[in-house]
Amino acid sequence: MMKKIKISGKKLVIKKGDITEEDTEAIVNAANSSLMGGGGVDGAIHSKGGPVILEECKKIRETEYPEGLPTGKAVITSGGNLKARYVIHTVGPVCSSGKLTEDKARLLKDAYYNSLRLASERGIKTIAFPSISTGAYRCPVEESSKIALKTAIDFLKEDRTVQEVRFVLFTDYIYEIYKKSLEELVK
Ligand code: AR6
Repeated sequence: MMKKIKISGKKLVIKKGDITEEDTEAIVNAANSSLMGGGGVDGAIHSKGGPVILEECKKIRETEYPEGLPTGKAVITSGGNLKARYVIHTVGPVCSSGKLTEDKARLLKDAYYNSLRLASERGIKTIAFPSISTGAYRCPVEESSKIALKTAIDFLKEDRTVQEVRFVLFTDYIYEIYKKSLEELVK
């Protein structure tokens, strides 16, 4: 299950899969503010990437974010044992009522945008995202997918460094929603 489109000569891909297997230069982690690991995609990335990732996250906490990484911001570590050379850690909003309010939508967009900008600043050409905030943080997939895809499309139109953005979706259900959202956005 995969769909590719071109945006200003660059690639936007949606596919079903496990992001810890991706061979993009960077993969993005849907972390929490502590940066100390957790469940879901965060747990999978730390367990496959090994202890180097957590060590670097601890240093980032000590030196840059003693109170934790604010929602919508992004930081970068190496990828440890992963195929990806880097992991970009970002924190999406918590949709406690299951609703994506205007504030939460903006924070979700920030999480994608700041991850993309950090990648570009570091000269990273290929990056893979999971569907941030749509697991434990309970944001609705349909609206969240539109924010994710729109932010990536707008970014690819402007940026000169990033050549490929992949969305790696864990279930058929989420993949199908992203596919529908992408068709609506680029029709
Ligand atoms: N590859 C790709 N996507 C995955 C994988 C994987 N290996 N595993 C899960 N997903 P979640 P959140 C999907 O809960 O909602 C953690 O405990 C999953 O199906 O991982 O942003 C953190 O530490 C879902 O669509 O992240 C935070 O405390 C998506 O990834 C909190 O969860 C995001 O689900 C963050 O919650």
